[in-house]
Amino acid sequence: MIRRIDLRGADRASVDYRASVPRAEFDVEAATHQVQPIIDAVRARGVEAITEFSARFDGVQSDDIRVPREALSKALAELDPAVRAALEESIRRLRATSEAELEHDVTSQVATGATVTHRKVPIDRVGLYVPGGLAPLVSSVVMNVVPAQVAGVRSIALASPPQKNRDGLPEPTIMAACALLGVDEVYAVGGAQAIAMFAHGAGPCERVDLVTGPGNIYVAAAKRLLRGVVGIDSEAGPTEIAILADDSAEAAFVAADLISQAEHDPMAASVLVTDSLELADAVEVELNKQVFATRHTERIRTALGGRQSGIVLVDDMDQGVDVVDAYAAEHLEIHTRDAAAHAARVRNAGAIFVGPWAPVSLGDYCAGSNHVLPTAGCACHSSGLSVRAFTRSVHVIDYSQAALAEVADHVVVLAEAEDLPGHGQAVSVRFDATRPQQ
Ligand code: HSO
Ligand code: ZN
Repeated sequence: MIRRIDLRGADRASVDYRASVPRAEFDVEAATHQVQPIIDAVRARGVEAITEFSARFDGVQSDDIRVPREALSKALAELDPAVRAALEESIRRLRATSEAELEHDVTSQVATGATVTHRKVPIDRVGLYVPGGLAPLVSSVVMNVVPAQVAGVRSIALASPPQKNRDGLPEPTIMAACALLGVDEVYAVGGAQAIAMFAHGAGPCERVDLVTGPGNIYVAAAKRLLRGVVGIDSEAGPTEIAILADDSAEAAFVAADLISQAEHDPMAASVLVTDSLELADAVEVELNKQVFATRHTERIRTALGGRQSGIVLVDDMDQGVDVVDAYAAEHLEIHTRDAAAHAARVRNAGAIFVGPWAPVSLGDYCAGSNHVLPTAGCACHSSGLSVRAFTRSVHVIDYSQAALAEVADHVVVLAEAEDLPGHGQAVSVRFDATRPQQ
């Protein structure tokens, strides 16, 4: 069911670990060809085009894209109390970590009378996308909305696909979570047309400054095409879990966690990296047992059997750390004797889960961390969603006359070096001896 990739004995100086553990075929570029006409239509014809796409892709007939406030409060009133309590705890924990992360203005005095301040300013208006897809991810509402609210974003709009069997409204749990968080601008719009609506504005939805949130390949393609017109967080690819484990790991836990993320998507990646052949064998036995006892067996088997998943055998934990570092997983679990020490050595991962009591599912819902994380190896240059994504830094430069005079010659010299004398003149003119002095 899951293939093995044997890196034992590999020449560590020359092996390309990144290529040894391939990712799923996820050709965003190809999808842009299908998505461009959708974006063009929404830009040209607004709501009329959106409702046509909702009819075509979601099988829903409705001219109203804005979800009425009453529908949101009704969904909250009807929400299972246990789900409400769980969401409240999830919100509480994420709020705590988000508030702790809030950045304050930073002022540096670089010379007498010369300061530069990085002033932190929340983004004015954001559009959050929450997919329907194989599972309605109510937790993604929390993960997008909470950091935006804590950052101080003034205006938050949220879009989620209309459901055929729900009179064209989004999933009730998603609407309930919006109501719980006080988000009342919600649109029943899915896919690329939702991203285009946010970027260009359409009907009741004013254009936004930034779009965040996960989505399928069409959402990723729309984000790629609209980046620049609007800010975007990242292009989310299929979810992935890597587990670094030694012979101390509990095979049943490891298998359950590999399955948990495979459950998302037939293209999801589940990768175990271990130096223990016994553990590899035991995990395979467990996978076979557990996969058939779970609900989405077919989807999980496809994901585990895909080229993007595998059990990677390494000689030792040093090599193991190098492999997971090169892979740069969205989620990395460490099940080793010295899990905290191994975790500290890893540099590339969206989120690191340390030891047997911190499974990825905890982070998906209730850890206090964010589950919108960089996929496809982007963890080597990007971070998970957080308050920072919703904040800008405005640089404020404040110099006195004397402070400018002190550095004026350097400006003039650099301007000359770049053959931009006008730049130098803009400083020199201020100190022209013939000017009346202030
Ligand atoms: N593991 C997913 C997030 C999620 N899981 C939502 C369950 N619900 C991507 O990080
Ligand atoms: Zn998940």
